[in-house]
Amino acid sequence: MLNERVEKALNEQIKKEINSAYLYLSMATYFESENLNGFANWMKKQANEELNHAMKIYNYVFERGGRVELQAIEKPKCKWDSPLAAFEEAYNHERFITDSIHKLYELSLEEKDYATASMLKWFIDEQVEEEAQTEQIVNKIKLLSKSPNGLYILDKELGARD
Ligand code: OFO
Repeated sequence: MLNERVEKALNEQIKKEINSAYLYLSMATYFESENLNGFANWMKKQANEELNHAMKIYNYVFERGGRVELQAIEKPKCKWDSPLAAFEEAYNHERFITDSIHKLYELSLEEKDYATASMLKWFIDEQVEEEAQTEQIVNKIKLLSKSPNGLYILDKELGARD
């Protein structure tokens, strides 16, 4: 049986993961309209990953005999000033998610829900990777924007994500 506070916070985290998917899919639409199909590909793959994160928690809640109650999600922003602005927002968003996962972990320890704390360890590790990869792309955009073919090269690289 899931603790009530933990169940509520897990439901909130499912919403945040679906929100992340929606935000990244919206960034994909921005990149498509800029003809940066590689950037769009990267964001679509990321949106799928976020849905997988949501489903991981969804399945866990039911496994523990809890209840999932899907929440309303906000309309995402749909335009950015530049590819750099979009990826900077993605990086900041990942930092926000990391903070949310850490708070959820602290809550599970406070409630002595060790099974949830253990499940969340996967997310803690995953966030290290999620922050690192978005920050790395931000840095690459900054570096490559100095060269005339920079965005094209990076678009090709991001298009290779499968
Ligand atoms: Fe991007 O890690 Fe989930 O939200």
